[in-house]
Amino acid sequence: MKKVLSLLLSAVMIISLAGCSALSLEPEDILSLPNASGDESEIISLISSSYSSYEPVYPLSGENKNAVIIGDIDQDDLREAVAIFRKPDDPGSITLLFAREQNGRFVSMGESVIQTNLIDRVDFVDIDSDQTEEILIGYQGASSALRSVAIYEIGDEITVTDVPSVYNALIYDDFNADGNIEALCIRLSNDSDISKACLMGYDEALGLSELSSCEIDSDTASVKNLISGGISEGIHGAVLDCETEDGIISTQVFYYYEQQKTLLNPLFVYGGYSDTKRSVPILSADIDSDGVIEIPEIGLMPHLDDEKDETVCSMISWQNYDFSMMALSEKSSAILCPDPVFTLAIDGAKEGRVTARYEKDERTARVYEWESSDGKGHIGNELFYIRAYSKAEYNKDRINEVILCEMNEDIYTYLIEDADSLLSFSGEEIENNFALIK
Ligand SMILES: [Ca+2]
Ligand SMILES: [Ca+2]
Ligand SMILES: [Ca+2]
Ligand SMILES: [Ca+2]
Repeated sequence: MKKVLSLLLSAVMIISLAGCSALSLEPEDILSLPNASGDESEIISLISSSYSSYEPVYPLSGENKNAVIIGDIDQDDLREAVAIFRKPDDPGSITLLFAREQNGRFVSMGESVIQTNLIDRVDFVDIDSDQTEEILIGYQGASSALRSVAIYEIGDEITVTDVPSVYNALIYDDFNADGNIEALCIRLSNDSDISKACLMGYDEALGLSELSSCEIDSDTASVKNLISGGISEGIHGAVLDCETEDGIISTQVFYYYEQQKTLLNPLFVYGGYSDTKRSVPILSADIDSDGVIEIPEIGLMPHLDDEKDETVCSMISWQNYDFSMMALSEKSSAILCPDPVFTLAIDGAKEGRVTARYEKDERTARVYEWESSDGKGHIGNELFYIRAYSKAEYNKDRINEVILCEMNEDIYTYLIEDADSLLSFSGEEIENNFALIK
């Protein structure tokens, strides 16, 4: 419908802030081998010509989630590819088949076997800055929970360099603005080591090796989201959403401080970190596509002290890291309704002056004025409601409600109850600011 914004809800789910036009990274939307393109079929036939049976292996994370990944490592318009598969008679290892385009078709360059059960990610990255990309394979180590990186350099021959046990989560980017790509690795604690973020750069003599590292919260049990981008005006870095054993999500930010040649975690070290703790799985993202990542703080909307929490909607306060203040500052805010699940961005002037309740059984969220006097608040007039129907139960003749959005089996509608309040919402305001969470 309107502007397209997206944020991650969980590792594989994406919320759309674009009304009905949700983005999706569901596996079925990613080209899979049964629907392989002509090029992919050609590469697969290279496998099937050697093996009577094989099982495609799909990388777990990163941008490339297909079992056949094609790129052009040296920008010569002849493509290179890697296909990932498992042979049934060797279930403890995964085979990589490398191919390159020659005279209009793909030819095999050879195979490499990794002793692993899991390929985490595949990236085409020029990690040694020689103007040709390497194929970097992140895989689960055989003996450690940490993942390793195998760097495949594709030339007349294929050479492989292994960087063992380096990460639980990883992202590649130019973190120190020198034009070369580094790897930012998150390593969660084990008995012998603290949890840390580690920036690794390529060195001629040492290979991919540590430039600097910093401590991260040791309560982290798993990584939900690691993204790079602007973390503050003019500062490039990474944002990490982690989860504890108890399901509490929190956010840390990283950037490389060039003068001291040090990787910093300012939110965790200098404060503000505890405000990001939340039980709702909303993850950090550049929600307005301005190049700077927003971090969510989530709390309940205004409510009475004795009111039952389970009917009160939440408020997402999207924060940017303010480098000069070394603190978070609010960018925008939105109502978050847990059931039916949606967000509605609201004008900052209305924040604290409206509240919302949801009726799970009726699949309805109602937005009210919130009136404060004598330091106490109470619910005022109902301004509007948003309601979800299944398509089967929706009866268009019976209802005055305006259709907001149709998504899959549901129809979302709204009805303005009070258009005269100083806090009233127009239909356009509701339509433009509504977004579904898948
Ligand atoms: Ca090429
Ligand atoms: Ca290179
Ligand atoms: Ca760099
Ligand atoms: Ca932004």
